[in-house]
Amino acid sequence: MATDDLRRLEAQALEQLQQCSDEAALRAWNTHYFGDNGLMKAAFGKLKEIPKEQKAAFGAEANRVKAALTEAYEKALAAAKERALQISLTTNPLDVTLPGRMPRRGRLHPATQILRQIYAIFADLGFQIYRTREVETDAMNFEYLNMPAHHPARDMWDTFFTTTPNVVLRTHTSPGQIHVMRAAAGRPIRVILPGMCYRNEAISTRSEIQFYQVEGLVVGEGVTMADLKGTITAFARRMFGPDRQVRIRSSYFPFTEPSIEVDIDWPHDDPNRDRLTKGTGWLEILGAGMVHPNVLRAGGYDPQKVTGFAFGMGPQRMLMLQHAIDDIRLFWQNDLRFLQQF
Ligand code: FA5
Repeated sequence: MATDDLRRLEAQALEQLQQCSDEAALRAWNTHYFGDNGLMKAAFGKLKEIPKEQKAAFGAEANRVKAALTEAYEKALAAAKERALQISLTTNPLDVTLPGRMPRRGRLHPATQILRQIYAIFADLGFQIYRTREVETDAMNFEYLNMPAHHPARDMWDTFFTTTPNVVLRTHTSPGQIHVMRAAAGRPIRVILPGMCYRNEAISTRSEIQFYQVEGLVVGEGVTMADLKGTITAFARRMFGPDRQVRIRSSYFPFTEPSIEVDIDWPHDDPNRDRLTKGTGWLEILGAGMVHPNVLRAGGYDPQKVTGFAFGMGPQRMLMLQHAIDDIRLFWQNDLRFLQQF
């Protein structure tokens, strides 16, 4: 190789450079000439084969060609970048005077909203909130609630059993009563226990297999049925307003004696009233009663000294009553057309 070859290489490189139309082509050109296996590197490699007297001239020429090509490349690269910018500005013009797009605001799920409403009312009535587990032992869900093994009342709750013997998904929040009593260790109690419950029952417009309950428990000296009635009616007035009717019926639960159930009348102007209330005009929102002496004992309280009342309510049923919602399944379907209305 001689200095002539270097000049030919230079001419050829410059010509190819001119044909590069964009940044990617320029970078490929650069690799072709200046990469590790590039032609310029190869040219410098030839230096050791050049006769001694020509070495200096060859070396100087190689350095000149390298500098010239590098300069030409950098100029071409800057020009290509500028061209690309101009193209993007003219083909995709940005109008900075356009109004911005508002991000869509999220909101609380209706089930969370109704729970918070319930918490606020009971907080005003002096109740504390206490949470207990969703996976329970058979003993907590049934036995300590006055339902020994094989008690027929266990059939009131279609239970999801786990693969671990004697461990179930809680069918109601009532086992929380035992947890609270044991934690309070003899002191007076006034709490609500919100949480998810699970039942293996037929899904319908009013019943889901997974639903919220809010349990209430008050234990102390001289607590009576009149306190229960007063608490429930005060709550219902706050929740549904003074015009809605509250109906209290006698009922049966193994863990309360006496037991009651409470219904609210469905909005009269709703065309679905008959269908959703099975023709009665009422929807049940809770079960309640005076805590059974056996349950007080299981919680470590002496039924000779204290009495108590308890209730278990369905918040989703209450939201249905407030807004004449015709299907409880809407809660967990995640249909934005439903959720956005709250
Ligand atoms: C109970 O679960 C009792 N533990 C309530 C109780 C507590 C009684 C304390 C006495 C003392 P029940 O199965 O009726 O009772 O359910 C209570 C409320 O939960 C119902 O009134 C209803 O509002 C709601 N509920 C029950 N099952 C479902 C379901 N499948 N889907 C939605 N809500 C339900």
